[in-house]
Amino acid sequence: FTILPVRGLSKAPATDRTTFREDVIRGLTGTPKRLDSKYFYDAVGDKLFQDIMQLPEYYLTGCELEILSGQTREIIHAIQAHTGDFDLVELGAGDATKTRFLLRDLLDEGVDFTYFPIDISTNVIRSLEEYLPAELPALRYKGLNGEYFEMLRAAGALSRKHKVVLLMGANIGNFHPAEALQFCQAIREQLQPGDLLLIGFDLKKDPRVILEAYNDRQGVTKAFNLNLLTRINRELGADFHLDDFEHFPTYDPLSGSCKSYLFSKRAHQVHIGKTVIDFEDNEPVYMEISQKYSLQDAEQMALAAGFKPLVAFQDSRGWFADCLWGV
Ligand code: AVJ
Repeated sequence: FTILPVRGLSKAPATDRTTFREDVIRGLTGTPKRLDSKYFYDAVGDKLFQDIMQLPEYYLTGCELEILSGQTREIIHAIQAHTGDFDLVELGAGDATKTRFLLRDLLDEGVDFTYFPIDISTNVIRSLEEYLPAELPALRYKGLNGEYFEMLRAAGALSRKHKVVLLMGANIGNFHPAEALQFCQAIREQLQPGDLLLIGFDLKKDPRVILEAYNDRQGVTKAFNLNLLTRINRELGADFHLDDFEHFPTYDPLSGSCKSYLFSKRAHQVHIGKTVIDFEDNEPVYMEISQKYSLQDAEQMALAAGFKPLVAFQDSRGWFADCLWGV
């Protein structure tokens, strides 16, 4: 096997900075104020998210780890039953802690594939480059740094096999349900018959368990949210004072929407370069959605997006599901 070097395919940093500024200013001058959670992941944000994954309250990691470490063979056999020769494309690979199990077992079973981890974070792709060859010397891979669809197309251009697309870690939860459906439809449009999607859903459960996962005692999730303000200060020359904001997570068991806000503790102004943002006392900034689904919700989404739901792999508590969808 050849180990391909990881080369970033993201846009030039200057363009990224402009888009970031435009998105932030549009979000904070709109009503209600909002920021996009995709911007959480700078170097500090990546680290904080890794800390979140270790928190006792953040059950998601353990659930998916249990599925991927305990049912890898079943997952591989289900994949092989529904496709031919394939390459693996992972959207939002992160540190690939969980995918590792799948990669190792695929290699052990002598499956010939290339792994294309895609991530928005340059740091994440860089660190994957460091540890993947050390941990899995036989793995053929190519990291792609950028937005999901652009990179999915890039992976498509590099692969002549069927694609098994992974969207793990409940990343789909960061979309509103209607957007999640559009997102799945857009993935579906990029796929051919015989391609597969393995997609992770955090399932609806005891609402207290869910709320706690986003309201940890140590305040790591709070720091994760506030870090975006720090990033805006540093990269866009803003003057946010973190002490002026409080973190407020919510969960609505009816809709399954877990949403987090930062709210201003006093009326004040913040400057982002030349732009002045007025905050009212108690004014919320909508930061993130982490949508929860029932298995039926997930299945309906598969069908509505033009996929065939094939198998759902669940942890022993039934808190999380990795669903295999066919085209
Ligand atoms: C990476 C989107 C799966 O929503 O659970 C964790 C991000 N935000 N704690 C999630 C997150 C706050 C996470 N996902």
